[in-house]
Amino acid sequence: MFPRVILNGTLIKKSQQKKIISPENYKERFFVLDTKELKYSERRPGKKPVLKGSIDLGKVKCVEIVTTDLNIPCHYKYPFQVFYDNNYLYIFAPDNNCRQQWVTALKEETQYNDLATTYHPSMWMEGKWRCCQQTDRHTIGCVPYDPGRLASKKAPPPVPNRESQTKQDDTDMRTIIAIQDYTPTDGGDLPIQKDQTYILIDDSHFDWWMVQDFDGNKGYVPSTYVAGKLETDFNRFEWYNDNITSEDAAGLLSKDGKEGAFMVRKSSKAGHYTVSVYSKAPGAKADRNPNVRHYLIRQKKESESSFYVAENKLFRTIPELIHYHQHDSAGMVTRLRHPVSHDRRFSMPINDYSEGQWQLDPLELTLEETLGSGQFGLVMGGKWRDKKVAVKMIKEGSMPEEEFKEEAKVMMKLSHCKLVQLYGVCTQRSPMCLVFEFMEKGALLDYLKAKRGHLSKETLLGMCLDVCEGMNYLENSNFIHRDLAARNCLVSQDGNVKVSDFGMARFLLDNEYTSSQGSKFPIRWSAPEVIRYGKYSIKSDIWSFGVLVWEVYSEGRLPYEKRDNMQVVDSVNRGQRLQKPPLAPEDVHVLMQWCWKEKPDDRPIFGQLLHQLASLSDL
Ligand code: 4IP
Repeated sequence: MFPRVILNGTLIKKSQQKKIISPENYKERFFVLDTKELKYSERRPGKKPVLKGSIDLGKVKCVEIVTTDLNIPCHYKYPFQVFYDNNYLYIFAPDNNCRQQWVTALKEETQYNDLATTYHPSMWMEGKWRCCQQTDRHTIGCVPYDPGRLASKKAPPPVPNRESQTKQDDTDMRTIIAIQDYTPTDGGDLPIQKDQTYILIDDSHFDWWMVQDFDGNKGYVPSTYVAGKLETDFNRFEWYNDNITSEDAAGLLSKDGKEGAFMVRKSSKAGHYTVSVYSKAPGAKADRNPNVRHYLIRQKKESESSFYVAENKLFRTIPELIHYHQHDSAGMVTRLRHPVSHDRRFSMPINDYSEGQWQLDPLELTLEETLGSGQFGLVMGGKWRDKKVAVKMIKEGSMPEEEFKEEAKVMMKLSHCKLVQLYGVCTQRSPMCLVFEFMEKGALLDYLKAKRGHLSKETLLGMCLDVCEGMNYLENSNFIHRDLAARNCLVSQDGNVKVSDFGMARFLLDNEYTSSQGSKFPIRWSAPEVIRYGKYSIKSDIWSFGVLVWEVYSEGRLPYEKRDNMQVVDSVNRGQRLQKPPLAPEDVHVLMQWCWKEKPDDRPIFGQLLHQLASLSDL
């Protein structure tokens, strides 16, 4: 049987330097992942492609994104690694989505291999591992490798068959699906993975539900991270469009001409749903839009919850069905590749911004109460399309607006549950305003002060974990925050902390903020190299993160409270560091000190901190 092609596309690879004399170079290659191999070839216009290399998937021991503090010398900036035999193939994707697609597909194809237990989150470069500084290329990894992020090794997501589906019991009624990953912040919590199915044990508490995974492990998860199996409110799934006609769906799907662009929408048949999908292989000519197929999701009569589009594949839930068909066309014209949604948070295709997409219509925005004032001007509460939002009104002259508009397009691509989402920019009226996700409980700093004496150590650790998760995402997206501090994080209604204002410091025109001599410069959060040479990097963010952890465990006190800025610089230069706050466990203090190493290279990366913090929260 021929291997089935799963993914293909142009990526850049770094030479693997299998021999000591091999050159270091970066070459564009056309990669093909099929069920047997990962192959790459050279493509030259008008010539046949030349196969340059291939990796037998059976030999792959680890596939993971790469975090690096180095400048990436090629124009694709999103690296990932394939570790096989004793070689490391570093591949660079043009954007984070694309990287995620490859990593996910590769992980999935290799999940039953004899995998490594540890790996190196950063790269081997210039004779050492950038993550752990070790100089032996073949030394084992420095952090645990977690291959199970996609599917549990013990219990792979079953492709249900007809027999297993005919038995209905009330377990189905209690089956829920994770709509995002959850990393426990407390001993009693259960880690869950997006799109995986769990059993609901107890939903009597509003915020936290007790659930069980298929290995029998039980624990609490935030109720907002899961959706009921029989729930028909799919609004939080990026592929769902609540109110759209088949004609509008076809228009939206055809717009970018992307093979496999798809959505789920309500069918004209009451109580049913339809999957609409675009394919270049046209259907019946008589159709108004022959490139878009509409598949009604049917249910087996004898078994209430056996959903299917192709007869031989039955699923307990619609999200499970969609998840499966995202990986296998199984009777459809194509695999469901690109979810398309009305909602701009989801549908924004990378590298495809046009004015209309990030520009918000001022008529859809209403301003309400004043929330406070920030570095750029007033911050107001408001509504955008019925959604509560926070609106930053940009004071004239406080920001180079044209430059910012360009950056806003990049910032809108950054989307993570621990980052405050930028929805868009409204430039048609003055002052220009930026529209963000609304965070009910305000700034973390104020929250810490207000709750002083009432926050448990678990909550404090959870806050640090939240910020670390958000920063780990920024690190993986090669984005530097530059002003990480408790004042620049926000707290949601359910107590989640999210990182805000990332990258914004670059657009401040006020010298008092931007010059390290300025009275408003965040000296207390800045790494020595930032104060001395203005050298920002993810490692300077790490330093600031250490200070933020200190703020959390000091319940919102000012770092180096009794010293002025000059004295702070002096003491840091002399090697002095902030003292351990009384509430901080020794392990957390060790972690802070790691962040405050004089040499940026000696500091950890967020990926490592995340592992450490998560393991502390398991204790
Ligand atoms: C080659 O350099 C290419 O980069 C090869 O990549 C690479 O093979 C070789 O690494 C490297 O020496 P030159 O083009 O300058 O000769 P490609 O085959 O994609 O062109 P890998 O193994 O990385 O595919 P060594 O270590 O195999 O020599």
